[in-house]
Amino acid sequence: MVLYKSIFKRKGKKIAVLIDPGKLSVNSLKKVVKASQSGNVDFFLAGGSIISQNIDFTIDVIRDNSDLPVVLFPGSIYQLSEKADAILLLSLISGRNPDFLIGNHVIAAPFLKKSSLEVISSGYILIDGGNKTSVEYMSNTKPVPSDKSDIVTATAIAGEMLGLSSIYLEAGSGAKFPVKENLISDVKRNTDIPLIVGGGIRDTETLERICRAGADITVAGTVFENNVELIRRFSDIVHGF
Ligand code: 1GP
Repeated sequence: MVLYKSIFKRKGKKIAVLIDPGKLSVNSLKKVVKASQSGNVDFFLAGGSIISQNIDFTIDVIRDNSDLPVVLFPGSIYQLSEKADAILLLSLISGRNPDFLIGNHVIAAPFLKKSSLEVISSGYILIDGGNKTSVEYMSNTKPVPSDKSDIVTATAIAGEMLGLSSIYLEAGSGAKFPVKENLISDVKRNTDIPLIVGGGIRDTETLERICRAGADITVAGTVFENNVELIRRFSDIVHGF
């Protein structure tokens, strides 16, 4: 399995906290960051669909309150920053929108090449989570229906064959339902690259099921916005595997 220095500092499963600069006030951002630091999470994913706060500013606030790695999770090329440690270079392989498959990557490539950011490519697979999410709307792509494990798995295999170095199963931030366990286990059985799962994880039982099904890295954000105490509980569960 490929190991990335920014996020695989220790063995075992990982948990990332999503910091969406478009959603959090500076005060809530500080609270989430401090709770993540003391809660022993592995890294932050920073980015989102819209911009109401500059990404450099967001990373400055994170750095002032934590020494955890910051990985960019850009919804667009406007969310690039040399202040981060790494970037999850997402190719939206469940969609058929060329801009999100390769177009934006071409625009960003020279900048990324010159920067000191660690580039972690990821096959981003959007799966129907029961409601229309921002990713679906903003990317103008359709999610894979949640009962089509064969399509999700084939997409993940194709992503690995194309050389992408991780797979991200995404139900979308605020999804009604998280990614189903059978999809996670089918993808895990058929690929050999790190598997990231996120979207709609709101409780510890769901988190446990997702880890047990085979997620190497779980991502959550929305649930912590009004409940930072949950960060440590989530982190303990993931690290207990
Ligand atoms: C990251 O989109 C997720 O994959 C985060 O989703 O905000 O629903 O936790 P939530």
